Amino acid sequence: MEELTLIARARSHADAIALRSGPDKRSYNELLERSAFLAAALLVDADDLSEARVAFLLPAGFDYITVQWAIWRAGGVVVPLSLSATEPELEYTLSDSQSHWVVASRALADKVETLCQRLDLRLLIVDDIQSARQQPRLPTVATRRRAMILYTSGTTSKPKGVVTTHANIQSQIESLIEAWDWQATDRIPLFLPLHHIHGIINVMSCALWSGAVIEPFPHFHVDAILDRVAERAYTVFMAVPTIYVKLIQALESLPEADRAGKIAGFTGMRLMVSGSAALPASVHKQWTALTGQRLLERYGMTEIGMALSNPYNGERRPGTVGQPLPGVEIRLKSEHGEVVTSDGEPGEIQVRGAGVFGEYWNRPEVTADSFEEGWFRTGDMAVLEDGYFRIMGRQSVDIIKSGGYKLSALEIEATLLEHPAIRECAVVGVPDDTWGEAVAVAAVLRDDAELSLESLRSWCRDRLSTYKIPKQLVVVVDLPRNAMGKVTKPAARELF
Ligand code: MLC
Ligand code: AMP
Repeated sequence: MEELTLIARARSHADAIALRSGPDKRSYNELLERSAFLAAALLVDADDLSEARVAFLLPAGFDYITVQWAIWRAGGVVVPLSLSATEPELEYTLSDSQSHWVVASRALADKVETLCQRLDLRLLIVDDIQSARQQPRLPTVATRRRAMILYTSGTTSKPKGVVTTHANIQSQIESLIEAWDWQATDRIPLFLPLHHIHGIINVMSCALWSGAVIEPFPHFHVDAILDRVAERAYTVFMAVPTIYVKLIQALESLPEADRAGKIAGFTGMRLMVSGSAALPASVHKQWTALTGQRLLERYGMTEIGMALSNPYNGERRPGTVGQPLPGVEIRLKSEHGEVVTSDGEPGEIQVRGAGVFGEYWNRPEVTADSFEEGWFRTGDMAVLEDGYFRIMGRQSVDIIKSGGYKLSALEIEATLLEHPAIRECAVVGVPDDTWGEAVAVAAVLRDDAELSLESLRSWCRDRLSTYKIPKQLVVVVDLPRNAMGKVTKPAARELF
């Protein structure tokens, strides 16, 4: 039987440790065995899930990986859910993806139980599934089949499901393995959220593909991670710029005696990567001054995997994202619609390659609009300078990048407009030293209404993931508008 390459590769690392958490260690063999039995549990009344969507709500760790593999081995499509999503957000994801099942841990089942009843979805509690002795029969899954739907916010009010096939995922992983020289001897901490590509592909899947060791954390727990860094637990480290800002703050606040071992742990790693948002050149330089490490900055997107990267061997230039990764083709398209041919001329980054996704789930028109002559239009602007690409910003003012999360101003506005005190509002991203951009809202209130930032934030808690909740509020009499009456976001940003 032909198997998915990820599974076949895991067999070649069978006895090696895949996961380590304190004294608890799990081998690749355990991942293989457990995922086969979970797959059988999903195949109760079918031989093949035939691309049925299976959503799951699990923290990073053994259950997450084995459930993901089980769904793939049973022929299904994985829909990882955000651990910080509110009920309305979960309901949207489950409905939009037309998920058939939800798999959750016992500890998290409360978050989805009533939703599953309301939406008539099967809920599987992973802790309740006993492994049988007999090897289950599993279907053959062709690599052209759909494998994953990740929800990404953007220029539409509601998040869109980005569909990737097994072949797309394989190509995204292989590109990074080659470029960054992943080895079975690598050890990496995993603290990024696992409903986004950075944690799923760059950290988790690349490590598992290589036979490396992953050390999962339930979230970015700075003290616990620094303790393990001091113990030289890791060879590779991947994070968003906000995390490097927080690490610098944490290291600088430590007494000299505690700091040295932690810094030495960073200095000794073979690779430290930053991405998902612009890494300020100042942070890059501060990190080098503190640890001696030259951060490798790269650029990617849910729809395409990673596209541009500073070199593993060679000059890593602060403020740039390097060159195309293996298997990725890049062109810049000028605002006049011409392919840019000269250095220093800005253009939209367009991407082609086997890693590029095929479709937004159930959105054929949006999908068609996002490709031009077979190239994916990223909406990000860049220039080529002396052989290195530099990101200049985004075409859309409605996309905000906060701590590596891509947020839609339109989605947040739609929610805030349900607030009884708000008549109109404009959500913008304002520059922020820690988050890169912070969510801010300018609001026009209804007659006689009053609104404080604190009360608005507490009203948002049941409706928006905490990282989407505005950190700043200004109350205005009118929103700034252009001659056509349209709100001008750059002018709204000036209000803060
Ligand atoms: C947390 N908070 C945020 C936030 N994260 N606010 C704005 N933006 C964020 N990203 C808020 C919380 O709501 C909370 O507010 C307070 O900060 C403390 O929360 P926390 O959970 O303790 O924070 P922390 O654990 O330090 O989280 C910061 C972080 C996290 C940077 C570790 O945001 C994170 O994991 N970001 C990575 C996201 C990611 O993986 N993106 C990749 C997308 S894929 P309050 O009010 O409750 O105190 C992609 C493609 C590519 O972009 O190229 O990789
Ligand atoms: P997401 O949609 O969450 O996958 O986020 C992808 C977006 O993150 C890209 O379109 C860019 O706007 C941004 N991004 C990723 N890496 C970088 C980087 N190194 N520098 C600047 N922006 C980045």
